[in-house]
Formats: sequence, structure tokens, C-alpha cells
Amino acid sequence: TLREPRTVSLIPCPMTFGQPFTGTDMGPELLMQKGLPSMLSNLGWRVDRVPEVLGKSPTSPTSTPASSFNAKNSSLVGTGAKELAKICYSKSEEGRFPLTLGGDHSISLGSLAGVLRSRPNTGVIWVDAHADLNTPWISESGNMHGMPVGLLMEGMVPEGKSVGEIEGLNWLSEDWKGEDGWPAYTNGEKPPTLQPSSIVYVGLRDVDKEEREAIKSLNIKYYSMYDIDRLGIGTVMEKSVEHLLKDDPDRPLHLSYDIDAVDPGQAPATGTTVRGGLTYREAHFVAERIANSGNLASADLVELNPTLSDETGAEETVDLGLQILTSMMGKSII
Ligand code: 4U7
Ligand code: MN
Ligand code: MN
Ligand code: MN
Repeated sequence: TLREPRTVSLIPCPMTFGQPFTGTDMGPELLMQKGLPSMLSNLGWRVDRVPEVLGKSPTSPTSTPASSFNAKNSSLVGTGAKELAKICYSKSEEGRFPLTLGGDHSISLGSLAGVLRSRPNTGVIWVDAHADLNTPWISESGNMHGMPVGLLMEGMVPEGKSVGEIEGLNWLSEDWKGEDGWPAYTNGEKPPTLQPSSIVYVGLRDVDKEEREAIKSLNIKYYSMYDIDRLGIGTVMEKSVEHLLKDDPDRPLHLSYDIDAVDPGQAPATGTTVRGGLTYREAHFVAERIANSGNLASADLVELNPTLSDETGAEETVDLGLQILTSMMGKSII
């Protein structure tokens, strides 16, 4: 059934607390208003519209007090991610395709944890200018949109520490008591984690020192912009798919697409722009090639922020977001 997931669950998740700007909460609504649900049904999907996860919080964001770790707003980010994890977990269990609309990239902690709990052999394609491999123990900024991969990756947490001890993240601790939608880990089940061999990065061009060292020491597969220039996006995507599917051709894939992977010329409306990114066509091709694998089972599109560019730029970025979404969901040129 994973090869034919005919129902997509559209999950708006307007999180902003993983980074310093407001405006990332406007992404889901803009995508929906511009017709995403009907575009998906025109592609043959049944569309299950899920109510918004973590609307605007009534409390203002508070910084986690200085301590041995650095994770701003971890309680708000963690609680939002937990709510999203519950939904992605239950939709995956029902055989649906959870498609999460961000919001900042911290939400992928939730979507990934959810699908990994349901489908532990999920392979991940992370399309991003950044590696998002920080943890509260190595991050310099403390912004949690730079941590969704690091918090789940096996081998990233320092000896004697655990992700579950961070405020808001106790649902990822082994002795989590369980609550509605996210049960306790019993019968030998462990909290969801990601093996270093189960992810491929595409589009990297701004990687922190500690992240770079981790990528090397954990032997994580990556195709930076240098590699895209060297090999071409066609070869990069062949190799990416091959890396994830070589041992199990039926493996489900999760695509996490940060719009800042795209060059700011085409996608200016995002919080952490880095020049020298994917071209308009490369941005499409990444999604098209993953769709063609037939293995894509869940995805996120994150970091749209229409307030961070002029009006034309915002419109172009949202339109590109829709193109990327419909491409990953099976739209082809001919
Ligand atoms: B995004 C950064 F320091 N690495 O951790 C950090 F460069 O979801 C950026 O990919 C993180 O946009 C970017 O703050 C997170 C920084
Ligand atoms: Mn990024
Ligand atoms: Mn990101
Ligand atoms: Mn960003």
C-alpha cells in the first residue's frame, strides 16, 4: 500500500518558535488559499484536511534559561512537535501520506518522529541549504529549526545526556509515561531515532563546524551545491535514491523540503537565505525524481515566510512552494 498511498493528509503546522521571526506561521494558509487541496485532488489524491496543529500560542515565546544546553523556546517547540508527531504517527498507521506544511523547520522533529515510530525503516531526503544537525549541546544560535535532524540522529547526543531531558522533549525519553496519541515505549520499543545511513542531504551550502564534523564522523551521505555543480542534479538524485533504496527497494521515503534550499533569486521569502542555491528547475527536479521513485510516503515543506521579502517575492516563493508540492505528489511535465 505504500506504493499507492491514495489519501494525503494535509497538515497545517504554523510553528514560529524554532527561529526568531514571525511570519513563518503564514505559510500553510497561503498554500491552502492558493488552491493546494484541489491541485492534489486533480492529481488523483483523496485529500484529508487535518485541523491546524499548534496555532498561535497564547503565551509569548520565552527563552529557555541559560544552562548547560542551548535550545530556545524548547517547551513550545517540543510540545508542538509532539502534537504533530501524534498526527503523523496515526495517519501513517492508517496508510495515509502525511504532508506537513510549515511553519519553521523545527516541526520536522515531530513529523519525522511520527512517521519513524510507525515506519521505522523510513529513509529521509533532506533538501536544505543547512544540515539542521545541531543539538542543544552544540548549537551556537539555540534556534531549534537548526536541530530537527540532530535531535533524532543516532550518535549526536553526548555521552550521559539524553534528548528526553530537554524541556518539552520528554515524549522522546525512554521512560515517557504515555498520553493519548503517543503511547509509552513498552515491549522493548525505543523512542524513534534515525540511523546516519538513513538520510541524504541535497543542497547544503551553510553548515556549522560541529555539524560538518558530525557529517564526516558519522559518514552521512550528502550532496552539497559543490556536488550538484560537479555531477549535475540528475546524477545527484540517482545516487541519493540509490543510497536509500539499495538494501530495500520497498522502503518508505520521507522528503523534508526547506524552501531555503532554493536560490534566494527564486525563493526570497524565507528566514535564512543563502546565495548559490538550487535553480528553479533543480528545485522541481528534486521533487519530481523522488516522486518517480514510487516510495515517497510522507513529506514536509517548511520555512516559507512571506513577510521577509517584497510582495512579488512572497508571491513567487509561495507559487514555487506549490510547484514543489505538486511535483513531489506526482505532477509531471507531460
Ligand atoms: B533551517 C544555523 F547557525 N545552522 O543552527 C543554526 F547557521 O531550518 C542555521 O535550515 C539553521 O533554516 C537553519 O542556527 C535552520 C546557523
Ligand atoms: Mn535551511
Ligand atoms: Mn531547514
Ligand atoms: Mn531557514
